[in-house]
Amino acid sequence: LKVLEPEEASLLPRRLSCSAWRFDCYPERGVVVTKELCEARNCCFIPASSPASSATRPSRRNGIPWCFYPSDFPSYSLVSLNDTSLGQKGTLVRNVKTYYPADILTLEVEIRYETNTRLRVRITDPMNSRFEVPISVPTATKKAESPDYIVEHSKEPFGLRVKRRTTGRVLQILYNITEAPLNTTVAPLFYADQFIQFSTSLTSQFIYGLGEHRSTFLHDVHWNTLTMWARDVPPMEQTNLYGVHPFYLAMEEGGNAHGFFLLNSNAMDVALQPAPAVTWRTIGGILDFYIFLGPDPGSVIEQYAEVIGYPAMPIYWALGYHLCRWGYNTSDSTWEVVKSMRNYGMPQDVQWNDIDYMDRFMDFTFDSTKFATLPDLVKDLHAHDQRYVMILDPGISSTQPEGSYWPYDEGLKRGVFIKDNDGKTLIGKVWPGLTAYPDFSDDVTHEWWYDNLQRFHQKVPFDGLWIDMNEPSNFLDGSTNGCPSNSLENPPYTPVCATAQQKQSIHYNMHSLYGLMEAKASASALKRIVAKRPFVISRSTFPSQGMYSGHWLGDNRSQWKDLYTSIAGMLTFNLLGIPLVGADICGFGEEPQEEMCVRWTQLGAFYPFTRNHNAIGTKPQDPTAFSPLARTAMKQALLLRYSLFPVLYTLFHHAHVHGHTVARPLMFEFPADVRTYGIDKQFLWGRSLLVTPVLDPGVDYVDGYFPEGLWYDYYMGDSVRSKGEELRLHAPLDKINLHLREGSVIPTQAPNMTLWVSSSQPLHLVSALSDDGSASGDLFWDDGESIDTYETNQYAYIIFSVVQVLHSNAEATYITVETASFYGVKEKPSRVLVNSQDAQFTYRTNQVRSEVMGEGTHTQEIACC
Ligand SMILES: *[C@@H]1O[C@H](CO)[C@@H](O)[C@H](O)[C@H]1NC(C)=O
Ligand SMILES: *[C@@H]1O[C@H](CO)[C@@H](O)[C@H](O)[C@H]1NC(C)=O
Ligand SMILES: *[C@@H]1O[C@H](CO)[C@@H](O)[C@H](O)[C@H]1NC(C)=O
Ligand SMILES: *[C@@H]1O[C@H](CO)[C@@H](O)[C@H](O)[C@H]1NC(C)=O
Ligand SMILES: CC(=O)N[C@H]1CO[C@H](CO)[C@@H](O)[C@@H]1O
Repeated sequence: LKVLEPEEASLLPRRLSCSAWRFDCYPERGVVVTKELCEARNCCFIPASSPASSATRPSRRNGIPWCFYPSDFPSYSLVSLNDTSLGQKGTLVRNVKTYYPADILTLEVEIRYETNTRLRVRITDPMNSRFEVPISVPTATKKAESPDYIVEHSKEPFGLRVKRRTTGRVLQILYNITEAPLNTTVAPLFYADQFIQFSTSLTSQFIYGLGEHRSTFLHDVHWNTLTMWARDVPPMEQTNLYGVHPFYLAMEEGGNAHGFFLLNSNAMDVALQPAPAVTWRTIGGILDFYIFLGPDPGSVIEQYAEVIGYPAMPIYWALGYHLCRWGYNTSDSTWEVVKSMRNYGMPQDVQWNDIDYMDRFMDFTFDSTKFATLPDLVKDLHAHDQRYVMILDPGISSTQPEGSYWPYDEGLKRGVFIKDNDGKTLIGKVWPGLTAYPDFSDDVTHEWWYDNLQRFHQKVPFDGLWIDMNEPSNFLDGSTNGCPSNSLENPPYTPVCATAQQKQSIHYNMHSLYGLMEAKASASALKRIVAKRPFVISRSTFPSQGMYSGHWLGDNRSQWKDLYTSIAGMLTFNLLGIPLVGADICGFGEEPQEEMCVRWTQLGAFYPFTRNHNAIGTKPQDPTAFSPLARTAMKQALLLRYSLFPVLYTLFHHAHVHGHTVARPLMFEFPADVRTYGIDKQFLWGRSLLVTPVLDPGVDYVDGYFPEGLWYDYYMGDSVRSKGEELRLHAPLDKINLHLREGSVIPTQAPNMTLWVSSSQPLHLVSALSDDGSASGDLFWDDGESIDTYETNQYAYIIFSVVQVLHSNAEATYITVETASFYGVKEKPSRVLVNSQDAQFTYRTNQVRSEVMGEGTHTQEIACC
């Protein structure tokens, strides 16, 4: 549990500390800021003496700034404001230039009341069009009629203030508004060609999202700068990683929540400070942001999903167990592992290959000696209802003799590669050596990508795609020729020259969109090839990615700490609209101890995307590589996941249709309970299944927080009534603690070695009764793989409900209920009736288990007690 430290508590909202309200006037890295440098910017220079300074937090990149804006630092003024059909439009003017080149002195601000819970603000250059992120967002046509928010503005200097109508709570303040309840200095607005900056106050220190960074689920607001620029580095603290998601969720007092999304893809810093406040600093594009009013955290995410796009409904086997490693070396050794998994009766839906399968690491090839039997392996997988997924890197080898490598020759012919500043193909270096980078912002490239996949699919009928290295990564700095020296070529890190030319814009603007666009091309190609829901997992991601792919959390290590942080990563990506997410089970780098791998497999069984993956040169870490004891525990965890497939599949349906989270933070269900706000060692599946994994070595217990209410042990049905407290749970090596929240019904199935087999089993319903004897749950069911079954009405949706008389109702066309359990039945009933007929049942303390044996096509009623 994250308990507020006294230092944090003293900085809770409204208790102002002067230093907390300093806004950094000198954010440039690697500069020792002196009084002279600072005053040259007309800023205040006052060394900080607070104990929270960088001296006591040496790991912080930024401490309390010594150089900060004075309250009268010049900003923009609002010189006109007119009503429009969507809200208002105004003109902003700056009279005094800043110390950054190319200030844009006249701006246009547009305030759009898009829906009752969604406000959008755009600040643009009315004279010159600037780069805008090419993702499609909904267009509003008329002003929201009764918005949940009130927007106020100040003219001189220009500022905006957004309040929640019901509470009057200030959500956002853009620049200093003299009459604001926080009459303190919030920084000036900057809008120069390559430097846009604005600051807002925050309603609390409870901020989530802002991926992709390795951190706790709850962000630390103590001078914590998060950089956004897609980057290929192993997950470590204080650095930008593979994906970019300028979105945060913020809690307000009383359990309300709102969201903030800056639609901008340029390299940026998001600086959090304990006031609490945030500064957004981006080096291009426009200011275009959304505020989502919730009012609860789940609704905020739904409203965000409505803008960026709903996550795709995964193909059923995407939710099975995936096994991978780098360093199988041959198709036969890959096959051996698959066979060994089958021998041990270990569930496995998908086998993967890393770059080993390729001929000299070149895309769309396979090694004809070491992987000669790859096509046979894939055939064998299919014969066992299993699937095959292999890796693809975006870099296309540029050094093969002409006529020997179709992807490059054809790509050149069609002009699909990113060009350098002079219009020549830009060459970098990734896996195969020197490579060209496909420009996925061009439809021509999508067609070429499809053709390549289609040709390869004829040789190796793969089922899904793993797209890696798509930040895009480059082992060289910029290109073989370096980068030109000019004002664009100075971002925080240079993977591909910023001046490189892509169809939609220069790489400077497009860089962090690479993974998104590659995923889009890959998903649409796969859909054409297999005519089913495409399965794509991507390393680099951007908002709206969930429509095309899932994500794995990158190259983590086999350490207990990585096991723990994977929960925060998983929860964060569920907030970001990419629910199909998981970390490499047992860790990618290094070798796991057996105990850790067991614990990781138990937790991994509850990642929405569950894959074991391992680095080259390390010992095997698939479940069959361990002792019988460990193997059995892992098998049990995976079978448990398979038995819960109907629950997981239904949750993905709600993600797809409503934008719900699948793996869910406790605070989403208990927003009024502040003690849930920092929890990232436990999580829920949906609203009712609480997962409490062991994250430490050498223990046979785990402490978990139980929000107020009645909770049932999933396995035994024993109940605990919590007042909102931490409980110690027994957790021997072969057990992951699972609890059902009162009032829920969940459908389960007898598990088997593939989801194809287990998903055809009859249902077993588990009901966890509330005090009043009621419970409910649901099931979404379809053929598991056809495209758009919901959209075309090819599905069943069933609601199970238990009312006071214990009456369970299930109706479906091709799914039957075989047994039902009821947790929380206080006395042994005299009879149990199914469809008015006496039925067999057993009773043990608190629970009834009854045989149903009904016909699936008829309404089933179970009456007892
Ligand atoms: C608002 O209206 C005034 C008067 O018609 C006009 O001069 C001004 O340009 C308008 N401003 C905007 C931003 O449209
Ligand atoms: C708020 O404004 C008042 C009046 O201008 C001033 O006296 C007071 O010091 C300000 N408080 C803070 C915290 O800046
Ligand atoms: C695969 O090759 C790598 C590098 O040559 C080697 O370290 C590893 O042990 C090999 N793995 C197997 C399973 O033979
Ligand atoms: C899978 O189903 C078969 C046939 O019903 C059964 O014999 C087998 O035990 C099941 N496997 C597992 C792992 O439960
Ligand atoms: C297991 C683990 O350490 N997961 C981390 C891996 O890296 C991602 C970022 O890519 C973090 O979000 C995870 O927490």
